[in-house]
Amino acid sequence: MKEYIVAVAGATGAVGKEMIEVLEEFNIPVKKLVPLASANSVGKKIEWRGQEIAVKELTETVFKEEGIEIALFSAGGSVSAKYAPHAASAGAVVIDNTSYFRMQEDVPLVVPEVNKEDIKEWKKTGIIANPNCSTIQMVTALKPLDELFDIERIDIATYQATSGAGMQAMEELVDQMKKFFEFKLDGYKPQKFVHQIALNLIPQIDSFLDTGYTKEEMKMVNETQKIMHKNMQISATCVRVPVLRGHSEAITIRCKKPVDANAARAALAKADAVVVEDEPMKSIYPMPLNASGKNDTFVGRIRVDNFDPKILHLWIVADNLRVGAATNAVRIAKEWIKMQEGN
Ligand code: NAP
Ligand code: 3JN
Repeated sequence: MKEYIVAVAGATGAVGKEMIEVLEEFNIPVKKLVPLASANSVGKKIEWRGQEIAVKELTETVFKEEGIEIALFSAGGSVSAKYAPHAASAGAVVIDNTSYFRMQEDVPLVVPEVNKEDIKEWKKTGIIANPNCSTIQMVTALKPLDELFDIERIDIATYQATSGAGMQAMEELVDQMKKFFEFKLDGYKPQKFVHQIALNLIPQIDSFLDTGYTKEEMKMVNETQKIMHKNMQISATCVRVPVLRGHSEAITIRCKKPVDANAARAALAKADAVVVEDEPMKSIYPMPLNASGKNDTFVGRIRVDNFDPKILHLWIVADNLRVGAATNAVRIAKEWIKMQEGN
């Protein structure tokens, strides 16, 4: 099997580090790994297959110079906007983890468990977009339920971990917790979040639009419709919670057909990369601590609405840095490689 020269742009970040670990765990045929970050990180060491390799600077020319064939980007939207086209014109397939290209018509937006057939559209621009973390775990669980019951509306409340906002945001939570126990939290000025996150919930992720929804909430709406090729009604409330890793979602789906909790459990149990944890009498249900570091989406609390036989409620948890970012990007790379090999 051919081996590929792979770059990770944003290699020193929360998501980039996971990408490198997952590339190794998934045995992706990598001939050479090129970790890229800002000029500040040049020379920093990254662990790869038991060895240390030095970070290089992300530049417009590095993709051609290094002969990059697969470029995973996770260094922010403006960085992707500037450098991803250079990677694509140097011949690499770009798998971009930012929102910059997601809604562009010619760019496929892919969760392999849901719409891997869209990957073939990569040739139009050289770019494949990775959805937002909250979208990925939701569509992974909803795809089998849509096949079964034909979903027409989705209502969501998210409980998103601090790691969704990057490495410094995780540190902010830990630092605030320490200061709380040292009685030193008075007058503390948050940096990454608009309010104190320790011992608190913040019902704002990203900025607000005139409609009263946040950009994060609208990503869930628009991206889900694009991935599922279906204009179902969707409304979300996205909330930041004092958890380090693992996004949770309370989801209500209204369907065209009557729903059945056992049929839903059976379909989810058969779905790729989904694990059903649903024994409430034994207090078994998904939780972010248990999902941390895993590559599956966990689903539980599956139950039919008290009043409407076409409404199902469920609870979905996944590691946002893995399932919601790095693992999905690597799964796209894996499918893209299969496609190159003619499989
Ligand atoms: P992070 O921990 O803050 O890391 C940011 C990374 O980007 C670092 O490696 C940083 O390098 C690099 N970087 C920043 N500016 C750069 C520049 N001008 N040139 C080159 N490299 C630069 O953030 P993160 O949590 O890993 O997230 C990174 C991005 O991934 C986010 O901005 C977002 O677009 C995307 N993301 C997507 C999801 C999703 O839902 N799929 C989830 C989280 C994040 P230095 O260390 O050298 O500064
Ligand atoms: O806050 C979260 O839990 C998820 C955040 C994702 C994120 C953070 C900064 C910029 C994104 C994203 O993936 O949508 C972006 C962005 O690329 O717009």
